[in-house]
Amino acid sequence: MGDRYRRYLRVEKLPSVWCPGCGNGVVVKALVQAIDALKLQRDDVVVVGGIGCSSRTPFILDFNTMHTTHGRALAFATGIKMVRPELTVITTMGDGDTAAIGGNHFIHACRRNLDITAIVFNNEIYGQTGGQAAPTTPFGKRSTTSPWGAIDPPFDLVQLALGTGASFVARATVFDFREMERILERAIAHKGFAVVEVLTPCPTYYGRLNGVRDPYEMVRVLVEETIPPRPEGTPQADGDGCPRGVPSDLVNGLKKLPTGIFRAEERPEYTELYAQLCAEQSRAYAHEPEGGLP
Ligand SMILES: Cc1ncc(C[n+]2csc(CCOP(=O)(O)OP(=O)(O)O)c2C)c(N)n1
Ligand code: SF4
Repeated sequence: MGDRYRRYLRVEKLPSVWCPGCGNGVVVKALVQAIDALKLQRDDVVVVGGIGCSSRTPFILDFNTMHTTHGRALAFATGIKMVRPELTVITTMGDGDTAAIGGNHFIHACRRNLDITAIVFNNEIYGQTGGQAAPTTPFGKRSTTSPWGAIDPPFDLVQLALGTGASFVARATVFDFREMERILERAIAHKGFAVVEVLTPCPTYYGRLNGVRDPYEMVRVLVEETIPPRPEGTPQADGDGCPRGVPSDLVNGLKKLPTGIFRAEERPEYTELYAQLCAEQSRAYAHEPEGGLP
């Protein structure tokens, strides 16, 4: 990372704990560049992680940061945003953190539309704890808890976010760095709940268990398995784009995941609605007639 971006890092904490070839550092670089492009002040940014390899992102970033509990990054982020709505709040979470233990927090955050950017580092496995299957592990793929291949159909996190009402939804890959940076910039600037799923390789567990040990090879597979961005708002499930890993994929191997921005809608933001409600109620009680409101 060039000198321009070093001021956003806690350099004394480097090198990070991440394995060589892990994609997490690439996401961090894009995030820092997006924040720099938006000219945000470091004191005005909060980055909240859950637990997991990717949730260690706040360790190396020199913003206001929190390392919280597994699956609860969005709960902490919600509290921060409610009391300090002027801050830019970003969560960095793994796919397990987001879709397994934190699944309930995720769907309700999507429907509420607080102005938070949720970056989901999807490596399709539990990295930190040793390669167990996640709700995103593709059908037939191996993990330490599915040594003969997963038989659970995986979540498509983009579809989940769209279905539960997030007002900004996108998918990027560590391969297409410029696009990831552009998407993160848009997501952070978006006034509302923004979900960015980033597909990122875990060569240590997912790769090793599934016959793709070489990080470079993992990125090549990522390119093969995804579709470059189409014009914004293009529906996702239009023939070639649908969740990876349903049994038929094993037969034809053709279905690919689309990338890009799938939704960017303006909707009332939660903290603003809340402030409005509080102001209305204060006014009503200030003029309360004797004997109480009718
Ligand atoms: C309540 C609780 N349950 C389980 C764990 C153990 N644990 C730590 S990280 C993790 C999963 C990490 O996977 P993911 O969220 O996908 O992140 P990654 O490490 O792949 O970035 C689990 C199960 C925990 N720390 N707390
Ligand atoms: S275990 Fe996987 S996700 Fe975790 S740091 Fe290593 S390569 Fe990255």
